[in-house]
This record gives sequence, C-alpha cells and structure tokens, in this order.
Amino acid sequence: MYWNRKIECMPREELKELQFTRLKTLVDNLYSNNRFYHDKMKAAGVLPGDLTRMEDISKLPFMHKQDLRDNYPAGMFTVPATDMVRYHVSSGTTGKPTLVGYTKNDLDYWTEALARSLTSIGITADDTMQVSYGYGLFTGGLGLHYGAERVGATVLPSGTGSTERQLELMIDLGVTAIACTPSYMIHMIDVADRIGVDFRRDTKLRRAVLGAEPWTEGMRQRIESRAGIQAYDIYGTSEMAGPMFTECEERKGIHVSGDLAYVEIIDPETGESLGPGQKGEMVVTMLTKEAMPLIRYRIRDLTTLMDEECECGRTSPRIERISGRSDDMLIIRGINVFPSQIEYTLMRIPEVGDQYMILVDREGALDTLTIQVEIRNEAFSDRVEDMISLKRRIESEIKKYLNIGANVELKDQGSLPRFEGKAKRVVDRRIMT
Ligand code: DLL
Repeated sequence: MYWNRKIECMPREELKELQFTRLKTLVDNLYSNNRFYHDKMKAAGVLPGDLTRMEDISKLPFMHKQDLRDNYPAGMFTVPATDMVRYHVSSGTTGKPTLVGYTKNDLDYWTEALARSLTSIGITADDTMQVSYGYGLFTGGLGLHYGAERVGATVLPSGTGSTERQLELMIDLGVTAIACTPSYMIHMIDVADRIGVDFRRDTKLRRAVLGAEPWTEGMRQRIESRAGIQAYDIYGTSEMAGPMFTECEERKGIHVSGDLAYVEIIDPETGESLGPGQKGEMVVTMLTKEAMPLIRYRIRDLTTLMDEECECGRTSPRIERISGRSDDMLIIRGINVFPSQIEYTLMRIPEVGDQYMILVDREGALDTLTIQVEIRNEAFSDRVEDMISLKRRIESEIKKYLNIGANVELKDQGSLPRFEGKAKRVVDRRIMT
C-alpha cells in the first residue's frame, strides 16, 4: 500500500517543517559555496537569512532552462567530478540538450521516489515490468528500471522498438506491467491487433505507467478499453532527475513527494504565485538534490495544484494532469491553441482512431491549421457523402471547442506516423519557412 508510510502520510505541518529545514540547508550551502547561486541571490537582493518560513521561498529568484544552457556543461554542478556517479542528457522537448549529473544520494532519492510511486499504483515484488522507455541518455528507461527493481519487481529492460518481439516477450514472460509513452502504448496495441494478439486473452498485462509526453483522459480511456488494463500517469523531467511522480490508485492527480520537491504554480506572464485550483506554470524546488540543485526552476509545464488531501491517505500535494507546456502553445490566427485541446476534442468522436497529426502552415499572411486524423476501419464508408459529413462533423467539433477553423483530413488506419519515444504530433511549418 505504502512504500514509506512515515513520509508519505506525514501530517502537513510536519512536512512543511521538513521542507523548510531542507530548503534552509540548501540555500545556506549554495549561497556560501556556489558562484552561480551566490550571484543570483545577490542580484535579487536576497540573503539566506531572509528566509524564515517556507512561504519566503517566493523571495528567491527563478531559474530558467537558459541558466542550464549558459552554464553547460559543468557550471551548474555543485559537487566535484569525483562525487558524480552518472549523467543523463535530455534531448529536450524544446531547444538544445540539457545535461544532468547525479551523486549516489541523488540516484538513491530518485529511486525512492519511483518506489513510492510504483507502490502507490499497486506494483509489487510479484510483478514483472517491461520497461519500454528508451535506455541510455534519456532518463525514462534507467529511472523506471531501478524504481521497479527497488520494489522487488522483475524487470524486462526491453527499451523501445522491435514491437513484435516486445509483444512476444510480454506473452512468454507473463509481463504484468509496462512503462512507456502513451503513444508507444497505442502503437503496441495497433501492432498487436495487426498480428492477432489480444491483450486480454494472450497477455497478463494489468497496468501501464505512461508519461513523458502530454496525453488526455480520452486517450487513457481508449488505451484501457483496447488493452483491458489500468493506465497511470507518470511525470517528471530530466532536470528534476527523471520520471518521479505518479497518480495513486485513486487517480485524482499526481502525488508530488513533498519531502523531495516543493511545487509552486505561477502566472506564466507575470510570475505571480497562484493559489490551489488555479492553473498556471509549474515551478519546482528540489529539496535534496546534490549534484545539480534546482531552486524555483520554471519547468514551463502547465498544471494546477490540488490542496485537499487524497483519499489514499498520502498527504503529499498533488498536481493535475499536465495540460501542455507554456511554450507548446500554438498561436494560430491570434488564437491560443494547445495540442492537448485538439486531442481532447478528437478522442470524444468515436469514429476517430487513436492517431492524429497537427500541421500548421502559413499561406500568404494567414495561418492555416490542418488536422490529419486516422479513421477507424469500421467507420469508413464507400459513400463519399458519408465521409464528407464525418469530416465536417470533426471540423465543427474543433470549431466549437477551440473556436478556430481547421481543415480536417481523414486518413486510413495505420497511415500516420507512429512513435517509439515521445510523440511529435505537431509540425509547425511556419517556423521552418
Ligand atoms: O520525459 C522524464 C520522464 C520519463 C517522465 C518517463 C515520465 C516518464 P524530459 O525528457 O526532460 O524528461 O521531458 C520532460 O516532458 O517538462 C513535460 O513537458 C513532458 N512530460 C513528462 N511527463 C509528462 C506527463 C522526461 N505525464 C518534459 N504528462 C516535461 C505531460 C509530460 N507531459
């Protein structure tokens, strides 16, 4: 039920004290020993002594991805190279790669976070978990690998690709849980359909731990009904360590272990703090990281903090499913469009399959939005009028929900690109030209 009951169910007041003690130690240490943090705090006119309670964290300046880039490769590291035990490199959802370093303790806390998360969704020593995230520089593979091993599960480190072989191993080894991106899960289900594998009949798969990219509730329902499994959202970023936090079995938001990470939500425009229930940009402070600390790091993911305690008994703060990144937002003819809103709309239309692409172009001075959607085989009709009316219906749903005109192209099932790692469903050709 719990991996670390004492911490996971710690009364909120006690947790706040622990957070503040850790923050204080971190800030004192960085101010005295690290040039980057020292200069940054000085420039903001704040001294370690100005922090007297957790809320004072808002006096500290923000950190940005650009800080990591400007100080590449080792400028953000706060321990000597001999204390470093691993590097990961993020290809980055946007822009240049980010290098992350870990001490032994960093790896230990990361794995602890994952052990708590996996336990909270019912993964135990009885499970066999297929880790189909990329192994290597990406944090997904090795992160989940060590997390699953720590709870005593048997790990099948299959990585990405060779999907038919992955399905064969899943069947032969009685795999009960899988970790991969939601888009790869959909791809696996498609391949299984094509080669005549029925997840319910032929596999023992019960749970999927899906993340590393935005996905919607509608996509979850499709994955669950097609594969007969429970799918859980997992979140994290390389800068934080990698994948770390999941929903619990209640599936009402992602639990963020408060002893390890302190989350704030701010208005992306003004930087003002927002209260629970208000959607904004996530800012994270990692309270235990040694090799590459993060203080008030602007992750750019958009979410909402949920204040009330969860029925599962864990007192840790929760965040809602990530709805996108502030820098993911497309501005099309002046209208703000998040790709997740498009997915949300498409997944409610039964004829629409699970794959889509979003193409943005500029014709003259005008932006155009084209949405290519796969249509289920059963929904295809020989009658041209039926297909035109389906196309019009999808376009009108998009118009209704997003208030923007789009040209919808209907595609055969299996014809759009598939993704093994993070899906790249948006092609903004305005940038390329
Ligand atoms: O994607 C770490 C990870 C691996 C998370 C495996 C979950 C599972 P990065 O490559 O640094 O790290 O990308 C981090 O991916 O800022 C979000 O924009 C996005 N992201 C990650 N998880 C989710 C999720 C890993 N569950 C960036 N929902 C983040 C939505 C997610 N977006």
